[in-house]
Amino acid sequence: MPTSSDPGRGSEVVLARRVGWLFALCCCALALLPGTAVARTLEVRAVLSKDGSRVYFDPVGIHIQPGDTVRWVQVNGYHSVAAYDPANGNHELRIPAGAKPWDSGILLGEYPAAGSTFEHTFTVPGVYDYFCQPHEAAGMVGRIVVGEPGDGPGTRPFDYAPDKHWKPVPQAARAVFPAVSRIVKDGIVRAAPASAAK
Ligand SMILES: [Cu+2]
Repeated sequence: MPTSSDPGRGSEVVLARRVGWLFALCCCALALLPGTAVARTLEVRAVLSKDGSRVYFDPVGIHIQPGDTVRWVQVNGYHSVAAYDPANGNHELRIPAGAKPWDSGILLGEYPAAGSTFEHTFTVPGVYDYFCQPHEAAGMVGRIVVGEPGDGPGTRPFDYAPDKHWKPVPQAARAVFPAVSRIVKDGIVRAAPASAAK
């Protein structure tokens, strides 16, 4: 016959509580120490509007810290996420020197289907501009600031190195990147509301 009065249970519970308190204390200590913030994962949605007239990343600008990860989520439509880098179809270099370019390829599926997300972890501080391969000309681009923006390629004006003969950033896309100063100030810059879109 089963019984609930197990003499060993009491001490187990006390031990579990002690371990729990110790864990909580460690977490508090870590959170209080400067420079040891726990790395975060932030989500950016890749969206095709319901009426099919707009394609955009939302938020279009985010400020993160080195070690943080961005997870792009394919909400609807077909999109990709690629860094502005000559390695990606000879696009203009607009990520920090020493940072690795990325290219998700077309994401296949709508969240939460497999293949509908892509993650990239950012370690080098600076400004990163990126685009969606199928919709770059329509202005589907975004900007990420990691830590201090510095004065790397992503902070320079478009066409800053004409002698390199990189593919120019499309006109429709240029107006979409939020200013670096605004991203740093606000932390997150949401995509413009549909009413503001052309
Ligand atoms: Cu797209």
